[in-house]
Amino acid sequence: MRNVTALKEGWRFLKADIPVNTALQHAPQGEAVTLPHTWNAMDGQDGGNDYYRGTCWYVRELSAEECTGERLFLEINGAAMTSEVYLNGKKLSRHEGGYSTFRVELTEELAEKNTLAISVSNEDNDSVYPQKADFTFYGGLYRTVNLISVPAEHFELLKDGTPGIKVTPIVDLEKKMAIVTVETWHNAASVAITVNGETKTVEHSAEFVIENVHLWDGVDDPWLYTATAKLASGDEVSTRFGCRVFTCDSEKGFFLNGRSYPLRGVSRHQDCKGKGNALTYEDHAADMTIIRELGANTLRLAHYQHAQEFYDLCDENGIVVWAEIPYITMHMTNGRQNTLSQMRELITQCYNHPCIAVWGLSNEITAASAVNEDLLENHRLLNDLCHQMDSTRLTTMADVFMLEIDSPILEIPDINSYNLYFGWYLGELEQTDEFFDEYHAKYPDRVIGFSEYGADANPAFHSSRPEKGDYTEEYQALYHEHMLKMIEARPWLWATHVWNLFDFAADGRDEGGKHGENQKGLVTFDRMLRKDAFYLYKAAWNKTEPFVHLCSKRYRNRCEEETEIKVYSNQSEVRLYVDDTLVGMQTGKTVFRFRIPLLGEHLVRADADGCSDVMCIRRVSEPDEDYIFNKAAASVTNWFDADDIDPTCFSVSDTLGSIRANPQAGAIVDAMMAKGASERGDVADAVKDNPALQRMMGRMTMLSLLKQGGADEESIKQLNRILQGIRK
Ligand code: GCB
Repeated sequence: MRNVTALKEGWRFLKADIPVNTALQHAPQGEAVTLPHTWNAMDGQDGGNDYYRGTCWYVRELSAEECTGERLFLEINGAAMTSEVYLNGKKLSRHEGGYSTFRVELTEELAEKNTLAISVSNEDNDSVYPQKADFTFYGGLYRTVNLISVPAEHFELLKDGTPGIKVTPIVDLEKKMAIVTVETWHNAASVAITVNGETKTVEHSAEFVIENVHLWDGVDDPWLYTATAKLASGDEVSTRFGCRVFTCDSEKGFFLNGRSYPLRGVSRHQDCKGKGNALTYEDHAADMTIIRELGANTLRLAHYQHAQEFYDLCDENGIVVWAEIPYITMHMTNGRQNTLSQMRELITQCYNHPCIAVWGLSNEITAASAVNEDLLENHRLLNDLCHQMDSTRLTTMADVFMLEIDSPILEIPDINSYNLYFGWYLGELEQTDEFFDEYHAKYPDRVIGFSEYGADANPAFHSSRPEKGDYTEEYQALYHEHMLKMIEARPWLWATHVWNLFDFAADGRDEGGKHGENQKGLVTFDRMLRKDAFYLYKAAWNKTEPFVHLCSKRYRNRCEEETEIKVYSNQSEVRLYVDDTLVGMQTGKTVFRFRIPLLGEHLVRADADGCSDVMCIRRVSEPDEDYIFNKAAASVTNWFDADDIDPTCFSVSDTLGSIRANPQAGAIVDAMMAKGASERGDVADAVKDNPALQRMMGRMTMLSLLKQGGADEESIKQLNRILQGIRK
């Protein structure tokens, strides 16, 4: 018999970097906490990049009943980031890496009375990833902690947090059958393995044939089988598995079970407002409900190993997953072993999940590091490790936009993906299309995907002339309308993942009217509000729940004679009513635009095939300042758009590339930009000659570059006057 006891209650928490004996002594005065727990739920989400990164202690008495069984193990399903386990003051283990499961055997050290003390640290260092990234590195025992008692003869529990059972189904689609290999690790003479009603008693491994196999077929039919392994001692493990075939084609994209199945979805962090990463099963399940409502068929579970419960939910819901380790942003020479151990644990612990299609080696690792031999070697080792441990899945990588497409690092993983933020941080929306088209033309045999894209939006901010950097809900929606079309026109993109489904904590951020949040989510951090862009994707992806959505509902006070009413729907015909009068009818797909005169206060209603949505808007005489985040930038837009520009001469609305092609105009902007780069410090100065960056900047308009650099209205006007004096 195996007994699993969740250690939820009864913990004392001490926020102090003290020796174990002091921790044991002070534990009774410690704060009483229940698991899951993080000490950064508040200070990790309020901005300032000043959350506590240090050592804390969790201390708990183990009762006599909890310590029964022949062999007793402690299972920790996540201790962020580095942890040491002590029983009765004696150190039993140390684990580095905050996102995987590890276990420790307690048996030998058990006494009459037993006290467990676990130190956990999220202090910065140069060997455990992540150390530099755009999310809060919460510290804590933020997943479940269990005691597992087993008989003397039992399945392996220690090695890399293994479940003790590994299932490899190989499917023959033509013959409609699967060969299922089940391997187990244990210290008994034999094991009885059961799959699909058939039992085989073997030493360690057995092979089964499933005829007329029921496929795990994505969101349509995520069928799961179970494999069970049992020892004579009574110890038993089981795991679910799925029979499916994933393939990728550089021209045709992703295939599931032999049919084209473009992966279109979102990324997710394990993070929620007020809770941090300490989520319960109900929190995970609630997130999955939102993912299903959206209609996504894939998730990138960024940037680290997620909770087992969540991979389970993906298995059950047919969501194809990209799983990865937090080898991110900055390569650390001392971190190689840690990347390998985190990858070994990820694959060992997650191998059986049918949802997982690819292992991600790293994310934007060249953002703050050069592509040198050490970094390449680290990637080769990771890639080889993945292939040794798993011959059934592909490896991938999320590349930063500045990474040259001919860099040797792109040749290491089986397939690649780029994170591109044109139209948000840098450049124009169309550069995304151009980037992928160039890549695809140059490397027609390479499989490429779009691993991140997004724009921040605070749903308090609104505009009828949305533009990059204004944090409005309207710009985010426009941004995604462009990307959705870009993606739909390129079926060869093997997977695309919006960054991010939910706003999340990045304590170093302070922007867009919020502290400590990355607001690229389609849904707010507290999950209470779905931004308009959420409904755009729902309209494109959700094929089962008819709906219609009126955009800009929160943009109630409008200062214009005529206003746009935009509707997202997965239906093909939308009718618009203003004050109960039909004013328009349109047939189309996903996005429906109407224009209506604004006279006073109006009730607007959109109807589509039995669904409807309503909102109230009203005409006001002055723009509502509450809707504007960056008031200075807003005035630049208004000024510029209103001004007369002579198109036969250069202006700030021309691209940097076309201005540079003219010697006179080029000299002026070059001198100005050289000065600007040196004023923005070492990094801007160092990257200014990067050829990829230069190419990208060449495609941006001068106005967009100037605004991005924080130029004021007067300087922009001045440059524009000079450029208008130069004939094209
Ligand atoms: C990225 C990172 C991700 C960030 C995102 C952003 O490229 O991979 O971790 O959160 O950009 O929003 O800037």
